[in-house]
Amino acid sequence: LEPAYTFMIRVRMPGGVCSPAQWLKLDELARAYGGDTIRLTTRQTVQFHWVLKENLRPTIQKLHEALLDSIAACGDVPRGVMCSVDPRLSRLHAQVYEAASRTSAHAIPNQRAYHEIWYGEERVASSEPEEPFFGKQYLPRKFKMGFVIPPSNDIDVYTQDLGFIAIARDGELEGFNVSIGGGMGRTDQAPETYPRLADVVGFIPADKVLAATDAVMSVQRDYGDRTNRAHARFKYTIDDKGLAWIKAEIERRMGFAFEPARPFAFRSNGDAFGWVEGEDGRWHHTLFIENGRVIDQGEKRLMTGLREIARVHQGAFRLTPNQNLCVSDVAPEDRSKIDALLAEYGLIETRSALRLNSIACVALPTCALAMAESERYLPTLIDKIEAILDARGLRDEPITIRMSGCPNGCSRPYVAEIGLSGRAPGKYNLYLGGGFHGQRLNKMHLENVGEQTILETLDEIIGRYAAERSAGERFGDFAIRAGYVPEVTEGRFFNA
Ligand code: SRM
Ligand code: SF4
Repeated sequence: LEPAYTFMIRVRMPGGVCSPAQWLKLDELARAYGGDTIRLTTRQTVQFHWVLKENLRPTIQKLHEALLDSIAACGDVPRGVMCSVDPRLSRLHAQVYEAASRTSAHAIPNQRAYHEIWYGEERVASSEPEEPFFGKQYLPRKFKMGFVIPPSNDIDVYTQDLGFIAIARDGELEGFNVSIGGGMGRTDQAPETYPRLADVVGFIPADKVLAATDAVMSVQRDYGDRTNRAHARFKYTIDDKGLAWIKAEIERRMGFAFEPARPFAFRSNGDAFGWVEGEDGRWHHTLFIENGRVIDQGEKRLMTGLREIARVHQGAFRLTPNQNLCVSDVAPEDRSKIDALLAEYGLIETRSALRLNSIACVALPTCALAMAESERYLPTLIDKIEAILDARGLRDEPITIRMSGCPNGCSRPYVAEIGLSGRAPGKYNLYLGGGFHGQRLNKMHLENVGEQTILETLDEIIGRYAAERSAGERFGDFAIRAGYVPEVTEGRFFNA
Protein backbone atom coordinates (compact mmCIF):
# COMPACT_ATOMS: atom_id res chain seq x y z
CA LEU A 1 0.00 0.00 0.00
CA GLU A 2 1.40 3.40 -1.00
CA PRO A 3 1.44 6.23 1.58
CA ALA A 4 -1.14 8.98 1.01
CA TYR A 5 1.23 11.42 -0.72
CA THR A 6 -0.20 14.89 -1.10
CA PHE A 7 0.76 17.51 -3.66
CA MET A 8 0.40 21.21 -4.30
CA ILE A 9 -0.98 22.41 -7.63
CA ARG A 10 -0.41 25.98 -8.74
CA VAL A 11 -2.54 27.38 -11.53
CA ARG A 12 -1.19 29.57 -14.34
CA MET A 13 -3.25 32.73 -14.39
CA PRO A 14 -1.52 35.66 -16.14
CA GLY A 15 -2.29 38.94 -14.42
CA GLY A 16 -4.50 37.10 -11.91
CA VAL A 17 -7.60 37.45 -14.06
CA CYS A 18 -10.26 34.72 -14.06
CA SER A 19 -13.92 34.59 -14.96
CA PRO A 20 -16.65 33.78 -12.41
CA ALA A 21 -17.13 30.43 -14.21
CA GLN A 22 -13.44 29.65 -13.74
CA TRP A 23 -13.68 30.64 -10.09
CA LEU A 24 -16.61 28.26 -9.63
CA LYS A 25 -14.45 25.48 -11.08
CA LEU A 26 -11.58 26.35 -8.75
CA ASP A 27 -14.00 26.34 -5.84
CA GLU A 28 -15.43 22.98 -6.88
CA LEU A 29 -11.95 21.45 -7.15
CA ALA A 30 -10.89 22.88 -3.80
CA ARG A 31 -13.88 21.26 -2.16
CA ALA A 32 -13.41 17.96 -3.97
CA TYR A 33 -9.65 17.57 -3.68
CA GLY A 34 -8.02 20.56 -2.00
CA GLY A 35 -9.06 20.41 1.66
CA ASP A 36 -11.91 22.93 1.30
CA THR A 37 -9.65 25.92 0.88
CA ILE A 38 -8.10 27.99 -1.90
CA ARG A 39 -4.80 29.81 -1.41
CA LEU A 40 -4.21 33.04 -3.32
CA THR A 41 -0.51 33.61 -3.94
CA THR A 42 1.85 36.57 -4.07
CA ARG A 43 2.04 36.13 -7.84
CA GLN A 44 -1.69 36.50 -8.44
CA THR A 45 -2.76 32.94 -8.76
CA VAL A 46 -4.31 30.04 -6.91
CA GLN A 47 -2.77 27.05 -5.20
CA PHE A 48 -4.41 23.88 -4.01
CA HIS A 49 -2.71 21.99 -1.23
CA TRP A 50 -3.47 18.51 0.06
CA VAL A 51 -4.20 17.03 -3.38
CA LEU A 52 -3.76 13.27 -3.10
CA LYS A 53 -1.62 11.66 -5.78
CA GLU A 54 -4.59 9.80 -7.22
CA ASN A 55 -6.46 13.10 -7.54
CA LEU A 56 -3.75 14.96 -9.47
CA ARG A 57 -4.98 13.93 -12.90
CA PRO A 58 -8.68 14.58 -12.26
CA THR A 59 -7.82 17.99 -10.82
CA ILE A 60 -5.66 18.98 -13.77
CA GLN A 61 -8.18 17.64 -16.27
CA LYS A 62 -11.01 19.56 -14.67
CA LEU A 63 -8.90 22.71 -14.66
CA HIS A 64 -8.47 22.12 -18.38
CA GLU A 65 -12.27 22.03 -18.81
CA ALA A 66 -12.28 25.57 -17.41
CA LEU A 67 -9.42 26.57 -19.77
CA LEU A 68 -6.93 26.67 -16.91
CA ASP A 69 -3.65 24.80 -16.53
CA SER A 70 -0.54 24.66 -14.38
CA ILE A 71 2.00 24.90 -17.19
CA ALA A 72 5.19 26.69 -16.10
CA ALA A 73 3.67 27.61 -12.74
CA CYS A 74 6.72 25.97 -11.11
CA GLY A 75 10.18 24.94 -12.37
CA ASP A 76 13.13 26.52 -14.16
CA VAL A 77 10.93 28.30 -16.65
CA PRO A 78 9.30 31.71 -17.15
CA ARG A 79 6.79 31.75 -14.29
CA GLY A 80 3.36 33.28 -13.94
CA VAL A 81 3.40 36.71 -15.58
CA MET A 82 2.09 39.40 -13.27
CA CYS A 83 0.10 42.50 -14.15
CA SER A 84 -1.05 45.50 -12.11
CA VAL A 85 -4.64 45.27 -11.01
CA ASP A 86 -5.63 48.92 -10.55
CA PRO A 87 -9.15 48.72 -11.92
CA ARG A 88 -9.66 52.46 -12.26
CA LEU A 89 -7.52 52.70 -15.39
CA SER A 90 -9.78 50.45 -17.42
CA ARG A 91 -8.51 51.24 -20.92
CA LEU A 92 -4.83 51.19 -20.04
CA HIS A 93 -5.26 48.10 -17.89
CA ALA A 94 -6.86 46.24 -20.79
CA GLN A 95 -3.90 47.06 -23.04
CA VAL A 96 -1.26 46.15 -20.45
CA TYR A 97 -3.11 42.99 -19.40
CA GLU A 98 -3.25 41.96 -23.05
CA ALA A 99 0.54 42.40 -23.27
CA ALA A 100 1.01 40.35 -20.08
CA SER A 101 -1.13 37.44 -21.20
CA ARG A 102 0.42 37.47 -24.68
CA THR A 103 3.88 37.38 -23.08
CA SER A 104 2.85 34.48 -20.85
CA ALA A 105 1.55 32.48 -23.82
CA HIS A 106 4.67 33.30 -25.81
CA ALA A 107 7.20 32.51 -23.10
CA ILE A 108 5.99 29.19 -21.70
CA PRO A 109 7.66 26.08 -23.07
CA ASN A 110 6.03 24.97 -26.28
CA GLN A 111 5.85 21.20 -25.85
CA ARG A 112 3.14 18.56 -25.69
CA ALA A 113 4.53 16.61 -22.72
CA TYR A 114 2.12 18.22 -20.24
CA HIS A 115 -0.83 17.38 -22.46
CA GLU A 116 0.38 13.81 -22.91
CA ILE A 117 0.92 13.21 -19.20
CA TRP A 118 -2.12 14.94 -17.77
CA TYR A 119 -4.74 14.94 -20.50
CA GLY A 120 -3.75 11.55 -21.90
CA GLU A 121 -2.96 12.88 -25.38
CA GLU A 122 -1.37 10.31 -27.62
CA ARG A 123 2.41 10.49 -27.66
CA VAL A 124 3.89 11.24 -31.05
CA ALA A 125 7.48 10.08 -30.87
CA SER A 126 8.77 12.43 -33.55
CA SER A 127 7.03 15.56 -32.30
CA GLU A 128 9.22 18.42 -31.14
CA PRO A 129 12.22 16.57 -29.76
CA GLU A 130 13.66 19.89 -28.68
CA GLU A 131 11.87 22.96 -27.43
CA PRO A 132 12.43 25.70 -30.04
CA PHE A 133 13.53 28.44 -27.60
CA PHE A 134 14.86 26.52 -24.59
CA GLY A 135 16.55 23.68 -26.44
CA LYS A 136 17.43 20.53 -24.51
CA GLN A 137 17.00 22.04 -21.07
CA TYR A 138 15.03 24.90 -19.60
CA LEU A 139 16.53 27.99 -17.97
CA PRO A 140 19.25 27.82 -15.30
CA ARG A 141 16.61 28.82 -12.74
CA LYS A 142 13.07 30.19 -12.37
CA PHE A 143 12.49 33.43 -14.30
CA LYS A 144 9.86 35.95 -13.26
CA MET A 145 8.20 38.69 -15.28
CA GLY A 146 5.65 41.36 -14.54
CA PHE A 147 3.87 44.36 -16.03
CA VAL A 148 3.17 47.35 -13.83
CA ILE A 149 1.06 50.45 -14.29
CA PRO A 150 2.36 53.45 -12.30
CA PRO A 151 1.55 55.00 -9.90
CA SER A 152 0.83 51.59 -8.35
CA ASN A 153 3.79 49.26 -7.90
CA ASP A 154 1.52 46.46 -6.71
CA ILE A 155 3.52 43.78 -8.54
CA ASP A 156 6.79 44.96 -6.93
CA VAL A 157 8.36 45.36 -10.34
CA TYR A 158 11.85 45.77 -8.90
CA THR A 159 11.72 42.21 -7.56
CA GLN A 160 11.07 40.67 -11.00
CA ASP A 161 13.78 39.21 -13.24
CA LEU A 162 12.20 41.18 -16.08
CA GLY A 163 9.76 44.02 -15.56
CA PHE A 164 7.74 46.20 -17.91
CA ILE A 165 6.73 49.58 -16.55
CA ALA A 166 3.84 50.96 -18.59
CA ILE A 167 4.29 54.44 -20.02
CA ALA A 168 1.11 56.02 -21.27
CA ARG A 169 0.01 59.33 -22.71
CA ASP A 170 -3.63 60.40 -22.26
CA GLY A 171 -4.54 56.87 -21.15
CA GLU A 172 -3.07 55.30 -24.29
CA LEU A 173 -0.18 52.84 -23.91
CA GLU A 174 3.00 54.04 -25.63
CA GLY A 175 5.43 51.42 -24.44
CA PHE A 176 7.38 50.23 -21.44
CA ASN A 177 10.44 51.06 -19.45
CA VAL A 178 12.24 47.74 -19.05
CA SER A 179 13.75 46.66 -15.73
CA ILE A 180 16.01 43.66 -15.26
CA GLY A 181 17.63 41.70 -12.47
CA GLY A 182 15.27 41.74 -9.49
CA GLY A 183 14.94 38.84 -7.06
CA MET A 184 14.43 38.18 -3.37
CA GLY A 185 15.84 34.72 -2.64
CA ARG A 186 18.82 34.40 -0.31
CA THR A 187 20.26 31.89 2.11
CA ASP A 188 21.23 32.51 5.73
CA GLN A 189 24.97 32.38 6.42
CA ALA A 190 25.68 32.57 2.68
CA PRO A 191 26.62 36.20 2.03
CA GLU A 192 27.19 35.48 -1.64
CA THR A 193 23.38 35.21 -1.95
CA TYR A 194 21.31 38.37 -1.66
CA PRO A 195 18.09 40.05 -2.70
CA ARG A 196 18.54 42.52 -5.51
CA LEU A 197 16.36 45.24 -6.98
CA ALA A 198 16.02 45.47 -10.75
CA ASP A 199 17.69 48.21 -12.79
CA VAL A 200 15.71 50.19 -15.35
CA VAL A 201 17.65 49.89 -18.61
CA GLY A 202 15.54 51.89 -21.05
CA PHE A 203 12.29 52.26 -22.96
CA ILE A 204 10.79 50.11 -25.72
CA PRO A 205 7.66 50.70 -27.82
CA ALA A 206 4.68 48.49 -26.93
CA ASP A 207 5.04 46.30 -30.02
CA LYS A 208 8.56 45.25 -29.01
CA VAL A 209 7.64 43.41 -25.79
CA LEU A 210 8.04 39.91 -27.16
CA ALA A 211 11.34 40.77 -28.85
CA ALA A 212 12.63 42.16 -25.56
CA THR A 213 11.35 39.14 -23.63
CA ASP A 214 13.13 36.71 -25.95
CA ALA A 215 16.34 38.71 -25.90
CA VAL A 216 16.47 39.02 -22.10
CA MET A 217 15.51 35.41 -21.47
CA SER A 218 18.00 34.16 -24.01
CA VAL A 219 20.85 36.07 -22.35
CA GLN A 220 19.99 34.35 -19.07
CA ARG A 221 19.53 31.02 -20.87
CA ASP A 222 23.00 31.29 -22.39
CA TYR A 223 24.97 32.98 -19.60
CA GLY A 224 23.18 31.99 -16.36
CA ASP A 225 25.13 29.76 -13.97
CA ARG A 226 24.12 26.14 -14.53
CA THR A 227 26.63 24.77 -12.03
CA ASN A 228 25.33 26.30 -8.78
CA ARG A 229 21.60 26.70 -8.21
CA ALA A 230 22.17 29.17 -5.38
CA HIS A 231 23.89 31.45 -7.89
CA ALA A 232 21.77 30.76 -10.95
CA ARG A 233 19.19 33.57 -10.93
CA PHE A 234 19.48 36.32 -13.53
CA LYS A 235 20.38 38.87 -10.82
CA TYR A 236 23.72 37.11 -10.29
CA THR A 237 24.36 36.84 -14.05
CA ILE A 238 23.94 40.62 -14.23
CA ASP A 239 26.22 41.35 -11.28
CA ASP A 240 28.85 38.91 -12.59
CA LYS A 241 28.86 40.19 -16.17
CA GLY A 242 28.11 43.83 -15.40
CA LEU A 243 24.90 45.70 -16.24
CA ALA A 244 26.41 47.51 -19.23
CA TRP A 245 27.55 44.25 -20.83
CA ILE A 246 24.17 42.59 -20.25
CA LYS A 247 22.30 45.60 -21.65
CA ALA A 248 24.47 45.65 -24.77
CA GLU A 249 23.96 41.91 -25.26
CA ILE A 250 20.17 42.30 -24.94
CA GLU A 251 20.23 45.13 -27.50
CA ARG A 252 22.35 43.04 -29.85
CA ARG A 253 19.85 40.20 -29.64
CA MET A 254 16.83 42.52 -30.02
CA GLY A 255 18.41 44.14 -33.05
CA PHE A 256 17.73 47.66 -31.75
CA ALA A 257 18.80 49.85 -28.84
CA PHE A 258 16.72 50.83 -25.84
CA GLU A 259 15.48 54.42 -25.92
CA PRO A 260 16.22 56.44 -22.78
CA ALA A 261 13.87 55.46 -19.93
CA ARG A 262 10.82 57.75 -19.67
CA PRO A 263 9.73 59.42 -16.43
CA PHE A 264 7.31 57.62 -14.10
CA ALA A 265 6.55 57.63 -10.38
CA PHE A 266 5.23 55.01 -7.98
CA ARG A 267 3.19 55.81 -4.87
CA SER A 268 2.57 52.47 -3.16
CA ASN A 269 2.77 48.73 -3.64
CA GLY A 270 -0.49 47.96 -1.83
CA ASP A 271 -4.07 47.51 -3.01
CA ALA A 272 -6.97 49.99 -3.07
CA PHE A 273 -9.68 48.37 -0.95
CA GLY A 274 -13.44 48.71 -1.17
CA TRP A 275 -15.37 50.07 -4.15
CA VAL A 276 -13.71 52.18 -6.81
CA GLU A 277 -15.16 53.36 -10.10
CA GLY A 278 -13.29 52.72 -13.33
CA GLU A 279 -13.01 55.37 -16.02
CA ASP A 280 -15.52 53.33 -18.05
CA GLY A 281 -18.15 53.72 -15.30
CA ARG A 282 -17.95 50.12 -14.09
CA TRP A 283 -17.23 49.32 -10.45
CA HIS A 284 -14.61 47.21 -8.71
CA HIS A 285 -14.52 45.97 -5.12
CA THR A 286 -11.21 44.79 -3.63
CA LEU A 287 -11.57 42.49 -0.66
CA PHE A 288 -8.86 42.01 1.95
CA ILE A 289 -8.07 38.29 2.17
CA GLU A 290 -5.62 37.80 5.00
CA ASN A 291 -2.53 36.06 3.60
CA GLY A 292 -4.58 34.88 0.64
CA ARG A 293 -6.36 32.17 2.60
CA VAL A 294 -9.85 31.60 1.21
CA ILE A 295 -11.71 29.51 3.75
CA ASP A 296 -14.92 29.53 5.78
CA GLN A 297 -14.21 30.42 9.38
CA GLY A 298 -17.00 31.17 11.86
CA GLU A 299 -19.05 34.18 10.78
CA LYS A 300 -16.60 34.98 8.02
CA ARG A 301 -17.47 32.62 5.19
CA LEU A 302 -15.07 33.66 2.44
CA MET A 303 -15.18 30.44 0.47
CA THR A 304 -18.97 30.31 0.38
CA GLY A 305 -19.30 34.07 -0.10
CA LEU A 306 -17.02 34.15 -3.12
CA ARG A 307 -18.83 31.16 -4.59
CA GLU A 308 -22.17 32.95 -4.24
CA ILE A 309 -20.70 36.12 -5.74
CA ALA A 310 -19.30 34.11 -8.66
CA ARG A 311 -22.79 32.70 -9.28
CA VAL A 312 -24.28 36.14 -9.91
CA HIS A 313 -21.28 38.19 -11.01
CA GLN A 314 -21.09 39.17 -14.70
CA GLY A 315 -17.57 40.65 -14.69
CA ALA A 316 -14.22 39.14 -13.67
CA PHE A 317 -12.21 38.27 -10.59
CA ARG A 318 -8.72 39.75 -10.36
CA LEU A 319 -6.28 38.30 -7.87
CA THR A 320 -3.85 40.89 -6.60
CA PRO A 321 -0.09 40.58 -6.00
CA ASN A 322 -0.83 41.25 -2.32
CA GLN A 323 -2.89 38.05 -2.04
CA ASN A 324 -6.21 39.90 -2.17
CA LEU A 325 -9.12 39.65 -4.59
CA CYS A 326 -10.94 42.23 -6.66
CA VAL A 327 -14.49 41.60 -7.81
CA SER A 328 -14.14 43.64 -10.96
CA ASP A 329 -16.22 45.04 -13.80
CA VAL A 330 -19.50 45.35 -11.93
CA ALA A 331 -22.25 47.31 -13.68
CA PRO A 332 -23.57 50.14 -11.47
CA GLU A 333 -26.98 48.44 -11.22
CA ASP A 334 -25.37 45.20 -9.95
CA ARG A 335 -23.44 46.76 -7.08
CA SER A 336 -26.20 46.30 -4.53
CA LYS A 337 -26.36 42.56 -5.27
CA ILE A 338 -22.63 42.21 -4.56
CA ASP A 339 -22.89 44.40 -1.45
CA ALA A 340 -25.68 42.22 -0.08
CA LEU A 341 -23.58 39.07 -0.53
CA LEU A 342 -20.50 40.70 1.02
CA ALA A 343 -22.58 41.59 4.07
CA GLU A 344 -24.35 38.21 4.26
CA TYR A 345 -21.08 36.27 4.34
CA GLY A 346 -19.29 38.57 6.79
CA LEU A 347 -16.83 39.94 4.24
CA ILE A 348 -17.00 43.62 5.16
CA GLU A 349 -14.55 44.53 7.92
CA THR A 350 -12.43 47.41 9.07
CA ARG A 351 -8.75 46.63 9.33
CA SER A 352 -5.71 48.58 10.44
CA ALA A 353 -3.57 50.04 7.66
CA LEU A 354 -0.72 47.77 8.83
CA ARG A 355 -2.81 44.64 8.34
CA LEU A 356 -4.08 45.82 4.96
CA ASN A 357 -0.43 46.14 3.92
CA SER A 358 0.66 42.74 5.23
CA ILE A 359 1.72 39.63 3.36
CA ALA A 360 2.76 36.22 4.68
CA CYS A 361 3.98 33.26 2.68
CA VAL A 362 2.43 29.83 3.17
CA ALA A 363 5.24 28.25 5.24
CA LEU A 364 4.12 25.57 7.71
CA PRO A 365 2.56 23.08 7.49
CA THR A 366 2.76 22.57 3.73
CA CYS A 367 6.05 24.19 2.70
CA ALA A 368 8.92 21.77 3.05
CA LEU A 369 11.43 24.63 3.15
CA ALA A 370 9.81 26.49 6.06
CA MET A 371 11.91 27.05 9.16
CA ALA A 372 9.23 28.98 11.06
CA GLU A 373 5.52 29.77 10.90
CA SER A 374 4.36 32.56 8.63
CA GLU A 375 0.75 32.51 7.37
CA ARG A 376 -0.51 30.96 10.61
CA TYR A 377 1.43 33.36 12.83
CA LEU A 378 1.55 36.81 11.23
CA PRO A 379 -2.12 37.64 12.03
CA THR A 380 -1.55 37.22 15.79
CA LEU A 381 1.73 39.13 15.68
CA ILE A 382 -0.11 41.94 13.90
CA ASP A 383 -2.76 41.96 16.69
CA LYS A 384 0.07 42.80 19.08
CA ILE A 385 1.71 45.39 16.83
CA GLU A 386 -1.71 46.99 16.34
CA ALA A 387 -1.90 47.55 20.10
CA ILE A 388 1.42 49.43 19.86
CA LEU A 389 0.17 51.47 16.89
CA ASP A 390 -3.16 52.21 18.63
CA ALA A 391 -1.34 53.54 21.67
CA ARG A 392 0.47 56.01 19.37
CA GLY A 393 -2.55 56.91 17.23
CA LEU A 394 -1.07 55.25 14.15
CA ARG A 395 -3.78 52.70 13.33
CA ASP A 396 -4.44 54.26 9.96
CA GLU A 397 -0.80 54.86 9.03
CA PRO A 398 0.07 52.49 6.18
CA ILE A 399 3.23 50.53 6.96
CA THR A 400 4.21 47.49 4.91
CA ILE A 401 4.93 44.30 6.89
CA ARG A 402 5.84 40.99 5.31
CA MET A 403 6.78 37.66 6.81
CA SER A 404 8.41 34.62 5.22
CA GLY A 405 8.97 31.30 6.94
CA CYS A 406 12.51 31.04 5.52
CA PRO A 407 15.00 33.29 3.71
CA ASN A 408 13.66 32.44 0.23
CA GLY A 409 11.38 35.44 0.55
CA CYS A 410 8.14 34.31 -1.09
CA SER A 411 6.31 37.25 0.53
CA ARG A 412 8.92 39.65 -0.92
CA PRO A 413 9.93 40.59 2.65
CA TYR A 414 13.18 42.37 1.71
CA VAL A 415 11.31 45.33 0.26
CA ALA A 416 8.95 45.67 3.26
CA GLU A 417 9.26 48.46 5.80
CA ILE A 418 9.07 45.71 8.45
CA GLY A 419 10.38 42.40 7.12
CA LEU A 420 10.58 39.11 9.01
CA SER A 421 12.18 35.92 7.78
CA GLY A 422 12.03 32.67 9.72
CA ARG A 423 15.18 31.13 11.21
CA ALA A 424 13.75 28.45 13.53
CA PRO A 425 10.42 27.79 15.26
CA GLY A 426 9.46 31.11 16.87
CA LYS A 427 12.63 32.89 15.69
CA TYR A 428 12.96 35.50 12.95
CA ASN A 429 15.38 38.00 11.49
CA LEU A 430 13.91 41.49 11.68
CA TYR A 431 14.55 43.80 8.71
CA LEU A 432 13.82 47.52 8.63
CA GLY A 433 14.14 50.40 6.18
CA GLY A 434 12.42 49.03 3.06
CA GLY A 435 10.88 51.57 0.68
CA PHE A 436 7.11 52.09 1.00
CA HIS A 437 6.51 51.48 -2.69
CA GLY A 438 9.10 48.76 -3.11
CA GLN A 439 11.90 51.07 -4.27
CA ARG A 440 14.49 50.19 -1.61
CA LEU A 441 15.73 47.01 0.05
CA ASN A 442 15.58 46.79 3.82
CA LYS A 443 18.43 45.74 6.10
CA MET A 444 18.70 43.28 8.97
CA HIS A 445 18.25 45.01 12.31
CA LEU A 446 18.04 41.95 14.60
CA GLU A 447 19.02 38.35 13.94
CA ASN A 448 17.20 35.23 15.10
CA VAL A 449 14.91 36.84 17.69
CA GLY A 450 11.58 35.83 19.22
CA GLU A 451 8.28 37.62 19.60
CA GLN A 452 9.07 39.48 22.78
CA THR A 453 12.20 41.09 21.36
CA ILE A 454 10.42 41.91 18.10
CA LEU A 455 7.60 43.65 19.98
CA GLU A 456 9.90 45.53 22.37
CA THR A 457 11.98 46.72 19.44
CA LEU A 458 9.00 47.81 17.38
CA ASP A 459 7.47 49.50 20.43
CA GLU A 460 10.52 51.70 20.77
CA ILE A 461 10.87 52.51 17.07
CA ILE A 462 7.14 53.10 16.53
CA GLY A 463 7.10 55.33 19.63
CA ARG A 464 9.90 57.45 18.22
CA TYR A 465 8.31 57.43 14.76
CA ALA A 466 5.06 58.82 16.24
CA ALA A 467 6.94 61.55 18.10
CA GLU A 468 9.72 62.49 15.71
CA ARG A 469 8.63 61.82 12.14
CA SER A 470 8.54 64.68 9.74
CA ALA A 471 5.41 65.44 7.69
CA GLY A 472 4.61 62.55 5.36
CA GLU A 473 7.69 60.59 6.38
CA ARG A 474 7.29 56.86 5.84
CA PHE A 475 8.21 54.33 8.51
CA GLY A 476 10.93 52.77 6.35
CA ASP A 477 12.51 56.16 5.66
CA PHE A 478 12.36 57.03 9.35
CA ALA A 479 14.08 53.78 10.37
CA ILE A 480 17.05 54.86 8.24
CA ARG A 481 17.04 58.53 9.27
CA ALA A 482 16.85 57.56 12.95
CA GLY A 483 19.85 55.28 12.50
CA TYR A 484 18.27 51.88 13.15
CA VAL A 485 19.64 50.55 9.86
CA PRO A 486 21.84 51.98 7.11
CA GLU A 487 20.33 52.50 3.66
CA VAL A 488 20.97 49.60 1.29
CA THR A 489 21.70 51.03 -2.13
CA GLU A 490 22.49 47.78 -3.95
CA GLY A 491 21.73 44.10 -3.39
CA ARG A 492 25.45 43.32 -3.21
CA PHE A 493 25.58 45.37 0.00
CA PHE A 494 22.53 43.76 1.65
CA ASN A 495 24.70 41.48 3.79
CA ALA A 496 27.49 43.99 4.39
FE1 SRM B 1 8.17 30.87 -3.53
C1 SRM B 1 9.93 28.04 -3.32
C2 SRM B 1 5.52 29.32 -2.22
C3 SRM B 1 6.26 33.45 -4.48
C4 SRM B 1 10.99 32.79 -3.89
N1 SRM B 1 7.78 28.96 -2.94
C5 SRM B 1 8.65 27.92 -2.99
C6 SRM B 1 7.95 26.60 -2.67
C7 SRM B 1 7.49 26.01 -3.96
C8 SRM B 1 8.77 25.63 -1.81
C9 SRM B 1 9.57 24.57 -2.52
O1 SRM B 1 10.32 24.86 -3.46
O2 SRM B 1 9.51 23.43 -2.05
C10 SRM B 1 6.80 27.16 -1.82
C11 SRM B 1 5.53 26.30 -1.76
C12 SRM B 1 4.90 26.44 -0.39
C13 SRM B 1 3.56 25.85 -0.25
O3 SRM B 1 3.34 25.10 0.73
O4 SRM B 1 2.68 26.14 -1.04
C14 SRM B 1 6.67 28.55 -2.36
N2 SRM B 1 6.24 31.24 -3.47
C15 SRM B 1 5.31 30.52 -2.79
C16 SRM B 1 3.99 31.25 -2.73
C17 SRM B 1 2.78 30.34 -2.76
C18 SRM B 1 3.99 32.12 -1.46
C19 SRM B 1 2.65 32.67 -1.04
O5 SRM B 1 2.35 32.50 0.13
O6 SRM B 1 1.94 33.26 -1.85
C20 SRM B 1 4.16 32.17 -3.94
C21 SRM B 1 3.67 31.55 -5.22
C22 SRM B 1 3.79 32.49 -6.36
C23 SRM B 1 3.18 32.01 -7.63
O7 SRM B 1 1.96 32.06 -7.73
O8 SRM B 1 3.91 31.63 -8.53
C24 SRM B 1 5.66 32.33 -4.00
N3 SRM B 1 8.56 32.73 -4.16
C25 SRM B 1 7.63 33.69 -4.40
C26 SRM B 1 8.25 34.97 -4.51
C27 SRM B 1 7.55 36.30 -4.73
C28 SRM B 1 7.41 36.63 -6.17
O9 SRM B 1 7.81 35.87 -7.05
O10 SRM B 1 6.89 37.72 -6.45
C29 SRM B 1 9.61 34.78 -4.33
C30 SRM B 1 10.70 35.87 -4.27
C31 SRM B 1 11.05 36.42 -5.59
C32 SRM B 1 12.14 35.62 -6.23
O11 SRM B 1 11.83 34.61 -6.86
O12 SRM B 1 13.30 35.99 -6.09
C33 SRM B 1 9.80 33.36 -4.11
N4 SRM B 1 10.17 30.44 -3.64
C34 SRM B 1 11.18 31.37 -3.72
C35 SRM B 1 12.44 30.71 -3.63
C36 SRM B 1 13.84 31.38 -3.67
C37 SRM B 1 14.30 31.58 -5.05
C38 SRM B 1 15.74 32.06 -5.11
O13 SRM B 1 16.06 32.79 -6.06
O14 SRM B 1 16.54 31.71 -4.26
C39 SRM B 1 12.17 29.33 -3.47
C40 SRM B 1 13.17 28.17 -3.32
C41 SRM B 1 13.87 27.83 -4.59
O15 SRM B 1 13.51 28.24 -5.69
O16 SRM B 1 14.87 27.10 -4.46
C42 SRM B 1 10.73 29.21 -3.47
FE1 SF4 C 1 8.23 28.22 1.99
FE2 SF4 C 1 10.26 29.83 2.52
FE3 SF4 C 1 8.65 30.35 0.45
FE4 SF4 C 1 7.74 30.68 2.88
S1 SF4 C 1 9.46 31.82 1.99
S2 SF4 C 1 6.65 29.59 1.22
S3 SF4 C 1 8.75 29.10 4.01
S4 SF4 C 1 9.98 28.60 0.62
